[in-house]
Amino acid sequence: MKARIYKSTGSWYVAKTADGKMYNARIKGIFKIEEITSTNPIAVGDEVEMVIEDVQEESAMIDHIYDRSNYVARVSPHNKRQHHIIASNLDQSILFATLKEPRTSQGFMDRFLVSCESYHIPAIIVFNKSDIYQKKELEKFALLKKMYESIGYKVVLASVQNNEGVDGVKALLHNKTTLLSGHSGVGKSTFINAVFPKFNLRTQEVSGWSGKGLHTTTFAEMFDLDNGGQIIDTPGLREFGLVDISKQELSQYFPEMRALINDCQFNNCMHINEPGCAVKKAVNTGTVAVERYASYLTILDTMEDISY
Ligand SMILES: Nc1nc2c(ncn2[C@@H]2O[C@H](COP(=O)(O)OP(=O)(O)OP(=O)(O)O)[C@@H](O)[C@H]2O)c(=O)[nH]1
Ligand SMILES: [Mg+2]
Ligand SMILES: [Zn+2]
Repeated sequence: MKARIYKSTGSWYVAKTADGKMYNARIKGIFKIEEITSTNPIAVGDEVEMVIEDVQEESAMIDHIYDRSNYVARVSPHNKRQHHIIASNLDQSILFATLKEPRTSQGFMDRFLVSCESYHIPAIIVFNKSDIYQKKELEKFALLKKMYESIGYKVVLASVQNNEGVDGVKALLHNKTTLLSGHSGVGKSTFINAVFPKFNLRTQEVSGWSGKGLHTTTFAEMFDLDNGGQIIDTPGLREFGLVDISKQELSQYFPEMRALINDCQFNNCMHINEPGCAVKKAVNTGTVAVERYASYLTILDTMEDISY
């Protein structure tokens, strides 16, 4: 029977069948997917085939996974040689970021965006906790908004606490499977509770962000929206280590660079010091933001010389 994975703890799964019934499912043996051994063979969003073991007990055994249309993966925090698939079969992702308590760095955002580009998943950036932003943060937001919008990303300023910007984000979720991601403590679960109170997710209890008690959400979980679509809550990420991307192709996942690379003198240009580089020229004229170029170089520097 066909089902979709709604929750994954790593050792067992919650899967929902077409008739809307939820089962606790396990897998037999080890799946190898696309020749990558990932730390989690099955992820939230996956479509699987399973055998119902016990209808009363609502238990099932997964014996097949269907091809994924896409997925978001990162380097496993436990083993750098392994991948961890965050979620699959996505229509879009929302990066929840905060400029304060905690501060999300541009480097982190760019890594996440590069990952989404590489899997062809449209990304939206929501800057939450605007209620605690002061002049400094609001100015920073204005700069980031201008920069990311000029690249083509949608950027939203929100305060889930004050119900600002929330309805606009909710409207984007209709009929889509959306991944919600970002650091711990940025308000992902609070957002889901605000727009869909029936889910009643656990959030960090103390008001505000103390830097303690991180990782309130421990497993990725998908929820059905009333009028179609799903939202996936995920545990906060500390870092986002890129996988599946080679140094040579990295610039393709910076949309503003992608548009220029055919104009570089050398077709294997890495846009570092090569003569006739259209990307460097665009950085000098301000068409490509120097902050984004800096991210590009930093990411390049941290990538290994292996081609996948
Ligand atoms: N000031 C302010 N605090 C907020 C806002 N949204 C959420 N918070 C607070 O931020 C804290 C963390 O919220 P959570 O929703 O648990 O964060 P999370 O992103 O789900 O975190 P993890 O599950 O650990 O990944 C809670 O104390 C929320 O009340 C906001 O708009 N403004
Ligand atoms: Mg959470
Ligand atoms: Zn170049």
